[in-house]
Amino acid sequence: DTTADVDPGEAADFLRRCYAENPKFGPVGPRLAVVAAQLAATGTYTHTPDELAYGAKLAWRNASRCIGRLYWRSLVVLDRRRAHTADDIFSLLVTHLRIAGGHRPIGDGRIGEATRPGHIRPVISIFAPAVPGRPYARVHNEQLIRYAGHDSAGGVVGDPRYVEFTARMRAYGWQSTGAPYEVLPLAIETPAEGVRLYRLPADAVLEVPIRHPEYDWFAELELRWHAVPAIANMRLTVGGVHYPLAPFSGWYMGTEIGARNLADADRYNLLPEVARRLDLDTTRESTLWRDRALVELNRAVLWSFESAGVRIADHHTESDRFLRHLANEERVGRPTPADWTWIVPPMSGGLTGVFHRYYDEADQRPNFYLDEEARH
Ligand code: HEM
Ligand code: NRG
Repeated sequence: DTTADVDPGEAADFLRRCYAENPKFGPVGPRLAVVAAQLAATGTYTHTPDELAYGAKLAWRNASRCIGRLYWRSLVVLDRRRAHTADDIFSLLVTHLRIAGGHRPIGDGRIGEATRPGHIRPVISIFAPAVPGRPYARVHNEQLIRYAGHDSAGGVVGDPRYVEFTARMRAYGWQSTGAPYEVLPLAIETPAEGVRLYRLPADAVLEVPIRHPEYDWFAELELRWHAVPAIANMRLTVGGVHYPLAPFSGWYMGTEIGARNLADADRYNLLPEVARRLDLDTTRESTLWRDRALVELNRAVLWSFESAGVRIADHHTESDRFLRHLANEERVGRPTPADWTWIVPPMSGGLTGVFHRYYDEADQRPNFYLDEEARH
């Protein structure tokens, strides 16, 4: 339960691990005593900026569904615990997207290399923790950038996954154009202000038009996708403290867009159209027209991002990186929990190394949780 007192055992476990893995943090003993006193007096405790940053990295390292964990140490952690109004939260989310998309230097500019739109960096923004017995701020969107979907006579226009969310935004007064790739507003709810809607500025939303390296007609489909996947609806849990608003983002693996968002029958469902343009025989499944269209759609996604200078990775590369991550962790004696059903890419699974093995399935904290997954 997010609003209950912090579990002292979970707090101590986290602090011991945090300090053991970071000798420069100093001895954990005195810190354990301070935290025990804070817990006894208030039911919760406050992470130092270093503990918070390392806790977020551990949550990523423990995210068993994520194939992208090799770079867990390089996560940029933005400590936003002091922001409380919807306006402040919105402005910091815009900053998150600009930093994540490579438009802006991080903090005082000492960290990181030259900035360039498309140089995607993994970032998390951590807002105020849930305080026992008090309501907290949250964002209603599943991701910071997503496309609206509208029911119409000829079927859904836009992303069918967000038809219900889009209708809710319209009920709040959002004026939509009804275009197929229209970025949804952010719905930010704070205890003091209720729900407020905000439009993202264009420079915070890097997008890539999809073209094909060989088929010129591909551009006529007018497909596009946003460069930064930024999950906004997962709760970060560190040392027993819950951060209900802690949006994070990295870069895309191509199949997330080409084999799911644009391909799933209940999303943009583009395989029949791509197959028709390729002049494939769609009268029988055994021509493998779906598979052939899928490959061309995924080539188009990867080639378009690469040509636009926007960081993306193919599933073979991410699979190899994940296997390197497993080896690194094994070398230092740490288990790496992983969920095979999420790790294996949604196309050509057996061509990737991650397919051909089993994984530990432990639920290790810190971690990210969907709030529907109650009881955690
Ligand atoms: C899930 C790749 C960065 C945490 C996933 C998935 C992929 C992926 C392919 C499965 C998504 C799906 O099937 O819908 C990557 C890549 C990254 C990256 C290529 C590049 C850096 C991050 C970062 C975090 C993170 C920065 C957090 C700090 C997670 C979590 C999930 C996930 C919690 C599970 C989401 C859920 O349950 O819906 N990642 N990821 N990832 N990733 Fe990553
Ligand atoms: N499949 C989702 C995004 C899920 C997380 N994937 C990442 N995360 N790459 C989609 O939008 O298609 N990340 O933090 O980079």
